[in-house]
Amino acid sequence: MKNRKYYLNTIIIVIIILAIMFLGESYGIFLSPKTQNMETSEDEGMIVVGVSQLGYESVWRLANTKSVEDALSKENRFFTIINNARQNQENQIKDIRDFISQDVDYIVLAPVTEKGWDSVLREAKEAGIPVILMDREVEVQDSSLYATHIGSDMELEGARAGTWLEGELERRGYTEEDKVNIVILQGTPGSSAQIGRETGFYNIAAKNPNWTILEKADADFTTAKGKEEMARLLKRYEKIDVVFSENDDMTFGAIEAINEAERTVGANGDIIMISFDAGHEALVNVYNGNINVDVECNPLLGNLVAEVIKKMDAGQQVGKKYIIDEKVFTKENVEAYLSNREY
Ligand code: GZL
Repeated sequence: MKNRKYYLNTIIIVIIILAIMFLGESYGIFLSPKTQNMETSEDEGMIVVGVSQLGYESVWRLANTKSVEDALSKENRFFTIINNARQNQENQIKDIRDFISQDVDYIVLAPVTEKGWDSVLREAKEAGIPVILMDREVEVQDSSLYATHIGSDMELEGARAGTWLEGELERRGYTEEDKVNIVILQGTPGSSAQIGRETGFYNIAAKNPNWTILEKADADFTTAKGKEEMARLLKRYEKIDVVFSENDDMTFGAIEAINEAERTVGANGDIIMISFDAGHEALVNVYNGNINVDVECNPLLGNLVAEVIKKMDAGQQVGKKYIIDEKVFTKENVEAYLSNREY
């Protein structure tokens, strides 16, 4: 009698389990988080990408984010989640862990700074999710922790600025005896843009012993801090000949501070303005003579990111690095680029 009761209970339990599994499958109760994120059946077969964007600190960053949204679109067979980390590495590490738990197909990371990524990138690798670095780079022990880097050669950008300055000083009749006082408005310390641009510029400065870098001021790529730090530097140093500003947003703030201090900038000014990014508003300032030179850093990386992901998804080999072409803008060549600037 006891046995019969035992068998009856077992059969009832098995029937309940089967019923739950059937209902679960048909109502998506057990589907992976990724599938639950898919809104309609048409999403089936799309490439699911988690993007950890570092912030919205600059015109450059907004253009970069838009290029990703435009390229990794549903029309282009992508289901894309873009998180904004507000320039905080902890937020980006959380983004990556969220994407792993959602079982995305690929992760795109625009890393705010170069260090501190080894362990979380190892978690992505162990989860079998390729990581594509966009814009800035990471410094990791094991380069297999990311699939590829798509961005700019920041050291070349810095060297281009230094080479231009050599030419400009010669054009202004400076000799090797003339002292040149330089201040640097730095972008986020430890970011590839800050490290690369300064490395490239310093390599040129080392060949010009009459150049003195008075101070590097962290202005975090923003206009507000660019203005604040430039005002402080103007009070501290009587003679500043050159401002090396690591992005246009800080340059705009610096120009405001210089004008408020009743000093002059640019082509006919007493302070030479060197800037980076070359967004449309900055190029207008080059054309108007407020910025002497603007070294381009192209934010339109979305199409290249989409192209590389599709190649990976098709099982094709991809390169470890993709560097986008960039220009140097001065009053002499800028006019031709003003009307059709994409950012
Ligand atoms: C450069 C990018 C920098 C831009 C800034 O690749 O990381 O970050 O130069 C932006 O404008 O904030």
